[in-house]
Amino acid sequence: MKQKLEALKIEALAKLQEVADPQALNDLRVKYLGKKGELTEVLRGMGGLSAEERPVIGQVVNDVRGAIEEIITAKQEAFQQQETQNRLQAEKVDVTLPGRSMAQGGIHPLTRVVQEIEDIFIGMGYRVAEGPEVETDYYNFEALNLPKNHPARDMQDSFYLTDDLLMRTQTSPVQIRTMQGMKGEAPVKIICPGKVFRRDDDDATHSFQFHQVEGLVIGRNIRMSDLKGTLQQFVQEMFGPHTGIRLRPSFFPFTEPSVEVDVSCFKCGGDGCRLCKQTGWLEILGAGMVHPKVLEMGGYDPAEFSGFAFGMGVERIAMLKYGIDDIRNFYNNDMSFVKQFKGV
Ligand code: 2NL
Repeated sequence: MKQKLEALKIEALAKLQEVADPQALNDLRVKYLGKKGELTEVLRGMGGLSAEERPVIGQVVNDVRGAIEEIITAKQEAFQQQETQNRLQAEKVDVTLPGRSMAQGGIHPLTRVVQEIEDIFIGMGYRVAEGPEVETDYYNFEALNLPKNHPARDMQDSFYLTDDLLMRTQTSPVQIRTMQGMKGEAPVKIICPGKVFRRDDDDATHSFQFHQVEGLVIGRNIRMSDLKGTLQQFVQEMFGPHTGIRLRPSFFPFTEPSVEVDVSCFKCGGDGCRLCKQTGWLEILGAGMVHPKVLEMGGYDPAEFSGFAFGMGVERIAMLKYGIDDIRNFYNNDMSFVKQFKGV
C-alpha cells in the first residue's frame, strides 16, 4: 500500500509539474484529492489494515496529500501572477501621450440674433409667445384681414397641406391666438419668434423657410409715437447707441397706417458705403398700427383699444450685422462658416 501511495505521489507530482492552465490544474486536483479521487480511494482501503500498520500508512497518506496540496497551491499562485501580468500588459496606458482636445460648440448666428432680440424686448416688458408652424387658413390669413381671394394672398405663395391647413407664412397667427386667449384684457405686449415658410425659389437672399420675430402691443391710447420710440430703443440696443431710424409709408393688410423702417447704416454711420448701397440707410423691418378689423378678430373693441405691430426677418438682420452675403450659409452646416461665430 505504501508503494502504491509512493507511485501515486510520483505520478501526481509529475503531472502537476507539467500542468499548463488553471482548468487542467483543477481537473488534477479533483482527480487526486477529490471525494472520488485516487487518494481517497486508497484511504478507503485502510479499513483492512492492522492496528500497527494504520498510523504508518496514515502518515504516508498525509505526506502524499501534503506534497500534492503544496504543488497545487504553488501552481495556483503562479497562474494568478501570470494573469495579473497579462492584465497589466493589456491595460498598459501611455501617460506621456498628448491629450485629445474637446471640440467646443458655439451658438448658431440665427439663434444668437433671436436671443438678442428677445433679450431687448424682454427688457422692455414684453413676453415671448410661441405657437404652431402648421396653421389653419383662418389664423394665417382670415384673422389678419386677408379674406379669401384677397390679392395680397398671392403675395405670399404658401405651402398648403390641405384645403384648410398650411405652413404659416408669418408668426402673426401666434399673436392672434394670444389676443384671443387674453379675452379682451390689456395690455398685450408680446414678441413671437419662429420659423415661417413661403413658396419661393432659394437664392442668395431668399429661402423657402426663414425666421421671423414679430411684436404686438395692445392697450388704450397706444399711438404711432409709441411704435417709433419702441423701435428707436430697439435699434440702439441692437446696432449701437448712435443708430437712428426713419419711417417710410408702406402697406400691409393687417396694419393701417403701415410703415417700412430703416436704420441708419451702422457700418458707415450714414455717410454711404457698400453695405447701405451709398444710401446711408438699411431697411430692417415692417410695422404699423394694428388694423381695426384685426383688433376686432382678436377680441378687442377698436373704439376702446389700439395697438402697434412689427415684423422683422432674422436672417436679414443677421446678414447685415455679420456681413454675410448668402442666406444659404445659415442652413448648409458648413463648419468653417458656423465656427466663425463661436465667440461673437
Ligand atoms: C415684415 C413685416 C409685419 C406685422 C408684421 C402684425 C401682426 C398682427 C397684427 C398686425 Cl397680429 N400686424 N404683424 C405688422 C406689420 C409688419 O411684418 O416685413 N416682416 C418680415
